[in-house]
Amino acid sequence: MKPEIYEKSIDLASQKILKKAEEEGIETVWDRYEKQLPQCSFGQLGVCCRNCNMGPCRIDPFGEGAQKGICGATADIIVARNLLRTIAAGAAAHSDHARDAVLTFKKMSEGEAGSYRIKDEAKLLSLASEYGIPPEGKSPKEVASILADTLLQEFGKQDGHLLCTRRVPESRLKLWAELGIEPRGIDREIVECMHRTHIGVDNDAVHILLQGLRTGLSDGWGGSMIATDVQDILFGIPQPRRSTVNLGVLSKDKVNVIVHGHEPILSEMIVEAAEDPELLKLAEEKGAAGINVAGICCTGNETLMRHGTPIAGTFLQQELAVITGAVEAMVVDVQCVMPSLGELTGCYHTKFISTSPKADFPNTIRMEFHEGRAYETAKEIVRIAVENFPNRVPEKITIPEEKQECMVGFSAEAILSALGGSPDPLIEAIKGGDVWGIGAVVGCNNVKVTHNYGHVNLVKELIKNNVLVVTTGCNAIACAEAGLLLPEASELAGDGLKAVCKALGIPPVLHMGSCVDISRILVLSSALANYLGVDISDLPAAGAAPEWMSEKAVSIGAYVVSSGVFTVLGTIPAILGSQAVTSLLTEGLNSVVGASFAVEPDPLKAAKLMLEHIDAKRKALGLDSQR
Ligand code: BF8
Ligand code: SF4
Repeated sequence: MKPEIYEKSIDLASQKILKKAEEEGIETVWDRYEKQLPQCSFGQLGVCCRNCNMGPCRIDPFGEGAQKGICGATADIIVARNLLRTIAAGAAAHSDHARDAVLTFKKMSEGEAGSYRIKDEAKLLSLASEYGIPPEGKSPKEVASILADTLLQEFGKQDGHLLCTRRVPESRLKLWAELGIEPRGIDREIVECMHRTHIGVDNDAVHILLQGLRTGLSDGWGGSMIATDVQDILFGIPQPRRSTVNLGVLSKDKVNVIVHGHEPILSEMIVEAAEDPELLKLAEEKGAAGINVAGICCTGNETLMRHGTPIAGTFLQQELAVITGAVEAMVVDVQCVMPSLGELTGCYHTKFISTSPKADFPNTIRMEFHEGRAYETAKEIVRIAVENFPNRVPEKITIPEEKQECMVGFSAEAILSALGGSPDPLIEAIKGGDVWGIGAVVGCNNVKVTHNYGHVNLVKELIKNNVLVVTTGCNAIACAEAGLLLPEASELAGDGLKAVCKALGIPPVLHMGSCVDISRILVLSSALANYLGVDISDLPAAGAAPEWMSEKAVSIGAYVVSSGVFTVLGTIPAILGSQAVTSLLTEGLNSVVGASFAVEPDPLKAAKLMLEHIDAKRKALGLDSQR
């Protein structure tokens, strides 16, 4: 039976546009999902292998048919290998994004990327000192150049281990070293995953999965962390500010430019170009009241955090934004961009502009973005959008009124300053029980789950139980849409958390950024653990990805758990075809890295698992553990 619209999304704005899509006969991700049903059960269990051309091979989960692939690979081997490739792809996406950020940073330092500058010199100097680069006698650009070279070496490193991991508590680093999972070169870990999963290389599930953890760590404490740090130097450390989210941020009388994807290198320039007097004048000539830039996905989170640029939606709202009929240009870079946008934008006046040399899509206008003439390209892109404004078809436009205010910009630095410069007040609140623990809730939308249902209900349940939530990625946007990123949302929190939020003037759910900014959560956890003199795995903290779908999310899971944080997944990973892999990930890892995964699609039950974990950690620390 066809699902009702309210079963597709809990968000009113999305429901309205889904109705419009239905009326106009426009296909969306939900329709394509239905056409895929029932999905292949071998694929769902992870027991299908295509790693060589003797295959494809699959293992019969009921034990009646083949129990081995043609080469002899068992379900355990196949599931573990598939998982390792997934982690490698996710880590590659984050880390290749980081590489581009560092390359831009390097070019900037050499005067070859004129549109970019050092926005935060203090962060430059503190990072340089962390990497052992003395600033004396050097200009900021000279320091930047040496730092860029040092960071680039992290990617291609052949000897030793990544330097950023030195931020982790000593006990954790020692554990990684003992387990042989301390990450080496970022690229090396990813290449090694591909090597190990080639036919006839690594054929022991545990051995394969340890490489998965190491590769995840090379993302979280390597690529992602480097991306965050360098972007902060170039574009500034996010600070608390207010903005608005949801499809209602699209303007009925201004030119709407959507920036979608992941890399702020492009969107920063688009935001600047949208304020260019020449383009504003052109917009006026074309009958528009101005230029409105709105984000989708993590590119949106990056500009939201640093400029307060509004966000039009999460991953599952990218098509809906186009279907409003009010988008002049959908400008994309990399990751989480649906290829369906090509055909879809053809049904409206929307120009679909792809900008990354790495990522093309059907029916795009290609405008490759290179640092040397970044601002010029951004201006050309915005000009195309402005010139497209008169092509709007008024009968095709529906902009939902839903537009929610939010407070964002909680980098680790901003949280520390909201606390008055020291983690002390937060630690005291945790010790006293006002803040029962910390919940890190992150990740995607997944069409298998009612849009935003898992995100919003899990987070509400946590704050109700006095768990302070830190969020990134699409979870952060979902929370913003539900009004949870406002100080006023502390009314939904338990009494203890409410009082703390009121005293500090912060929301009970803190938006820490894009998905690469989960590295900010790692830094914050390390700081708290170091302050308390414990390991991260001892903290009363837990993680969740209620609606995850991307390979990046799997890499994130690998590094979050390896860092010592128990994590609940809301959608089922393709591992259940292997008993060994499933039990290692959900139990065995506890005795290895002090944390494990759980899978729980029901957000209220997921919250319960997180709360019980936090209770246990509180008890072990000698704190009150009776909620
Ligand atoms: O990196 S949360 S759907 S947008 S992958 Fe994609 Fe998932 Fe959203 Fe950001 Ni993250
Ligand atoms: Fe089959 Fe083995 Fe080839 Fe995989 S690697 S496709 S299991 S023969």
